[in-house]
This record gives sequence, structure tokens and C-alpha cells, in this order.
Amino acid sequence: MSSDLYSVKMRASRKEDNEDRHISGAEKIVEQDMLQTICAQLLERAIHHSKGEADFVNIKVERIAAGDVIRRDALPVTTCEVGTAGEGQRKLRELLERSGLHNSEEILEKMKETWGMRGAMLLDVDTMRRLEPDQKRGVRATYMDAEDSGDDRSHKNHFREALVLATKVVSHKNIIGEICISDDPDYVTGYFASKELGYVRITKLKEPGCPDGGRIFLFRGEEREADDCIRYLEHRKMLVRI
Ligand code: PML
Ligand code: MG
Repeated sequence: MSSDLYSVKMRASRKEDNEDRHISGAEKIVEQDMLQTICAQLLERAIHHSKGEADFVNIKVERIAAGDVIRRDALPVTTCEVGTAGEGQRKLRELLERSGLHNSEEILEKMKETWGMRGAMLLDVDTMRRLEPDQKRGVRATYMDAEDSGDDRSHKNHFREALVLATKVVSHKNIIGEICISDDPDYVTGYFASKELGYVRITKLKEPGCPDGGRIFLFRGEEREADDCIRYLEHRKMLVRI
């Protein structure tokens, strides 16, 4: 019988002008014998971040039944090398068009509304309506991790974490793709992911030093299906084989 697992989540923030500014966040799903190590590593990561020092760190540990965890293979990965952010944006538009989204311009325009959100925008690609119950926060895809726990987890690996997230997100029947630009000022690589195209990295989607970024989950279906989709994104547990 397989033993239970633990979800560990960390978020760090700092008070600025009476508002909590998000500094970093991370999550893992691990076996009990790794708990202490993981908590220490996440704490280290919380207090040393390029966005500055945190004055509030929350580490949450929850036990989850092994039977509640879905396991999936990671999406196949390809990389698209581009020279400039403009070229990267054009590539992104092309991928949306290839996915049958002929309002790509309008969809990309929505990225301007994602800056500063803690979660992602859930966008109905046919009506262009935003489906998040709280539009300031957005929808948070959580409770997922890579399956191999032996790896070095001491610092953030943007790519691995994003591949895990994208694999979970696009596995839902109503999600036809995801667009992501990092909000980390030092990280300019972003991606488009979908069931058909896999995880397509684009090496430059913004200028270095730019703190803007965000995610859009592209939804297609009846609006009444959005609740189930949000429940899946925020609560179903998934381990991804990379
Ligand atoms: C983030 O965590 O800020 C988003 C990271 C995007 C990673 C893109 C990649 O390297 O494939
Ligand atoms: Mg980030």
C-alpha cells in the first residue's frame, strides 16, 4: 500500500504602502521523510528573492491521501529561439492562430490585465468574458508537483515548475491552452501550452528588468462548466512525470 503524501505550500510577501506585495510562492507534494528538508528549502527561497526581502512568510503543510493524487506524463517540450520580445510576441500570436484562435490579437491584449494578479485569468475565448470569481486574485492552479522527489529543490526552477503547472492546467477538457509570461524581472522566457502543441517555450517575451507578467488559461465551453474547471485547477492533486 502506498503511503500518504504531503502538500507543502509557501508564500512570501512584504508590506508596502499598506498593501501586501507578493514576493514569491512555491509548492511541493512530497513524502513524509522529505518534509523537514523541503520546508527549510522553501523558507530559504522565501527570504532570498530578487524581488526583495519578505516580511511575511507562510508555510502550509497538509496531508493528502495517496489515492487522491492523479499522475500524468508531462507535456512534450519544444523551444522556439527568438531574438527580440517583439518576435516572441509574434510567435505567440502564430501559436494561438495555429490552435484555431483567430482573435489572437484580442486575447494577447488581455495580458495587460494580468500584471500583479496572484492567480491566472480564466478567459472564455469565444465570448472574451473573464470567468474568475475574483478578478483581482484570479484562479490559482495549485496542488501539483513533479513526481521525482530526489532532485535538488533548493532553488526555483522556473521551467520545471511551469511545465508541471501547464501539464495540469491543459489536461482539463475545457482548457484549450495557456499563455504565460513570468512576473520575475530577471526571467524573459515564457510559453504557450496546449494538448495539441505541447509546451512551447519562447525564449524572449519581454525585456529584462520588466516586472510585468501573468497567465491566461484559455477556456472553451459552457459558462456553467467554469465552476468544475476552477475546482479542478484549485483542488485536484497531480503529480507529473517529467
Ligand atoms: C514563472 O514562474 O514566473 C513563470 C515561468 C515561465 C517558465 C518558462 C520556461 O522557462 O519554460
Ligand atoms: Mg512568479
